Amino acid sequence: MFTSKLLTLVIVVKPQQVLLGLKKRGFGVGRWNGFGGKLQPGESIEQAAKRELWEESSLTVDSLEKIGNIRFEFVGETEILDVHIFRTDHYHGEPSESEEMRPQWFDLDAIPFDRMWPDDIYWFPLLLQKKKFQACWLYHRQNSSDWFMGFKKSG
Ligand code: 6U4
Ligand code: NA
Ligand code: NA
Repeated sequence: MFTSKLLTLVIVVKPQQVLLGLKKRGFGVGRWNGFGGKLQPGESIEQAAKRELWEESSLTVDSLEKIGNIRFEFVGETEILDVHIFRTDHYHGEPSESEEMRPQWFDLDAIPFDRMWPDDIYWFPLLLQKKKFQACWLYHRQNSSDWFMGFKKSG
């Protein structure tokens, strides 16, 4: 029996830069990533996305554009991560460091893919071009820097 867990991920984009956070603890520690996390009881996916963005970067947004959906499976495990990805080009406030994340702007030609989840390099270009995408990746927990296989499709 497979179960799936909903997660959110928000990528904040400026004309020539993207905001990423260095994950300071927990799942994905040491990697640059967007802002997001698990849903709390009673929350919609978009509400959770906004709350996690606020908690981890102190930015607020009026609305979020759903841009992608990625499912992650892990070899030998039955819980699938179902990550809903949003892009926003309009935000309020200035990013500030939280307990969980250290935010930093990166130029679009200097995104640190070698210090991000290995799948990111495949879908970030679609996100930056505002192309909707879906993807599915199979990871191996003992060595999560290696994905075993995956696919992506735009649209
Ligand atoms: P806690 O620590 O309980 O507050 P929470 O913030 O709810 O956790 P967390 O930090 O575990 O959740 O969420 C994981 C985040 O990492 C989500 O935004 C989804 C994202 N994520 C997980 N796997 C990913 C991957 N392979 N590529 C990627 N983002 C991934 O780009
Ligand atoms: Na999180
Ligand atoms: Na969280």
